[in-house]
Amino acid sequence: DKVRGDVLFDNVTFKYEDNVVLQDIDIDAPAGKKVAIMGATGAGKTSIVNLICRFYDPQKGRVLVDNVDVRDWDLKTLRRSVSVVMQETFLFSDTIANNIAYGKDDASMDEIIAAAKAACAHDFIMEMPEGYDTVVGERGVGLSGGQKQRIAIARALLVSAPILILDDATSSVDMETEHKIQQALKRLMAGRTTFIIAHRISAVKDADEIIILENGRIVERGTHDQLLKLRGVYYDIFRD
Ligand code: DUT
Ligand code: MG
Repeated sequence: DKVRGDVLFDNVTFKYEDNVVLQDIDIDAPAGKKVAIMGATGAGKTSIVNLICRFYDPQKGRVLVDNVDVRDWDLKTLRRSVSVVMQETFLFSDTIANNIAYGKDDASMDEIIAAAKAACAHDFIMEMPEGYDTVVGERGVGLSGGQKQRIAIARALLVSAPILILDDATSSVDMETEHKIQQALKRLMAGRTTFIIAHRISAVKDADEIIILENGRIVERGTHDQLLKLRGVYYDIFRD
């Protein structure tokens, strides 16, 4: 009963109270496919990925994982099958090592350090007062948004969930660090169904399908080359 990671959105409409946020969304992501989602703030990007983990349920249509409605999944199994690097990373009041190993408690120190190196986090961790034993989070040392994101990427590198969600995973890091992390992200994405939410063309151009959302509707979809030929919204982002 291993989860393959096929994800299908079948005519999904979703609202928060009276606010319609997603309308008639169809996405077919068989296991291993890379889907990128772009769109202005408030377009509904995070709402799409929230439905996969069942943080919310749609009012119309269905979200399927491995051809089974997510409502029929055991919630624990479902959430264990999805690895998320969120827009706002949550860190526990615990050591950096434990924060990275969250989701894989049996990770060895070697594995933790390898993941941190791949996520470009090792250097700043070593500069902290107690290195990997430094307590962060609410009752510990504060980290910048970009540092938190790299901890989250290291965390995701350690677990091998078949579905991966990168929601603005590098929005708080500078271009140079993002460039360095790209390699780790590519390794992270290999073989997994991936949803990449990003604002930069560089982060989405290799995706199998790029989806442009506007006010909760899909207005363009295709590969980088197809969307450039369309000379629509994506083309305009590309030219800026
Ligand atoms: N919204 C709510 N309640 C919530 C979360 C969002 O009403 O708890 C609204 C705000 C927005 C719409 O839903 O009008 C879509 O939000 P979402 O977070 O999906 O937008 P986004 O595309 O992820 O925006 P951003 O780029 O700012 O992350
Ligand atoms: Mg969002």
